[in-house]
Amino acid sequence: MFRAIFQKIKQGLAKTRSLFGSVAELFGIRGRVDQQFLTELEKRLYLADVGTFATQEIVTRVRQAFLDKEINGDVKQFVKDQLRSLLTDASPGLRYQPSGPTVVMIAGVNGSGKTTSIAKLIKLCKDEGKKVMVAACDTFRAAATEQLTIWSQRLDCEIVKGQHGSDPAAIAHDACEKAKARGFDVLIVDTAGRLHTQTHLMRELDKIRRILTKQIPGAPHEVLLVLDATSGQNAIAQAENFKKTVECTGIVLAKLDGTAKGGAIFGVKQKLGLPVKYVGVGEKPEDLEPFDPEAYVEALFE
Ligand SMILES: Nc1nc2c(ncn2[C@@H]2O[C@H](COP(=O)(O)OP(=O)(O)OP(=O)(O)O)[C@@H](O)[C@H]2O)c(=O)[nH]1
Ligand SMILES: [Mg+2]
Repeated sequence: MFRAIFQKIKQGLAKTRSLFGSVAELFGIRGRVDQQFLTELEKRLYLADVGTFATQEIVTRVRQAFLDKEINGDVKQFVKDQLRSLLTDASPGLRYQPSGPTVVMIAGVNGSGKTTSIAKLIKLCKDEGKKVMVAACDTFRAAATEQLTIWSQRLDCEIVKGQHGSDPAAIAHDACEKAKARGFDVLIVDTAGRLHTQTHLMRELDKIRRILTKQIPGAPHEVLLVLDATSGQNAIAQAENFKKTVECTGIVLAKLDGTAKGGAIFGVKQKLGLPVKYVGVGEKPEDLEPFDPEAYVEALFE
C-alpha cells in the first residue's frame, strides 16, 4: 500500500523532485556543516519553493544541531525529519458520518481544479463502496454543469443540477432532500470558482452552506479548499484570504504533477493551519492520493 502511494506521489512530484535534487546533492558534498554549507542549504531550499518561513526554520535547526560537524548521512536524515515535521499532521481522507449522508463542500478560486478533484473524490468514495451523489452548484460558469454531468456519467454517479444562472442554494437543497430520501452515503457539492474579494459570490457560498446545515445535521462535514499547486506560494496567499470568509476543514492540493513548486506545501501548515487531505497528481479520476507526509518527503529525495 505504502509502495503504491509512494510510486504515484513520486511520479506526481517529478518536476518538484528535479529542484529538490539540488538539495539532496548538497549532502553528498564532503566537508563540514559550516556557514557556507548553511547558506547553500538555505538557497537551495528557497529555490525549491519551500518558502521563507520553512526554509529559515530548517536552516536554524540544522545550524543548532550540526554546526562544525562533519557531513554524514545524518544531516540528510535530519533535514528530511524536519521537513516532515513541518507538514500537516496526517489527517488523510474524508471523515464519514456514521449515519446519514456525509456532505463534502468544495471551494476555491477559478480553475484551481475543483470539478476535476470532485471526479476523483467520486471514484475514491465509490471504490470504498459508498453511494455517491454530486450537486452541480456552479450555475455561474456556462459549461460547469455539463462538465460535472459528463464526469458523473462516466463514473456512474447520481447528479442533481439546475438551469444555468439558477440559485445554487436551491440545487443544494434539492440534493440534500434526494440524498436523504434515497440513502446516499456521500453528497459532494461543486461550487463556482471565486475570489475572496467577490463579496456577492462569497455570500452565495455562505448561503449554500447554510442550506446544507439546515437540511442535514452537522453538514457540511468537510469543506475542502482546492488549491492550484502550480501557483506555489501564491496559492497559499490566496488560501489565507479565502479562509477568512469560508470555514474550511482541509486542503486538496491539485496539479502537483504540473509544477516544480511542490515545495510550497511546507508553508501550508504554518500559514493556513489546515490539513492537506489529498494531492492531485494528474487529470484522470484515479489521480488523487491521500496526503502522506512520510511518502511525500521520501519521494522528494528519491
Ligand atoms: N495536470 C493536472 N491537471 C489538473 C489537475 N486537477 C485539475 N487539472 C486541470 O485543471 C483544469 C481546471 O480544472 P477544473 O477542475 O475545471 O477547475 P475548477 O476549479 O473546477 O474550475 P472553475 O469551475 O472554472 O472554477 C482542467 O484542465 C483540469 O484537467 C491535476 O491534479 N493535475
Ligand atoms: Mg469547476
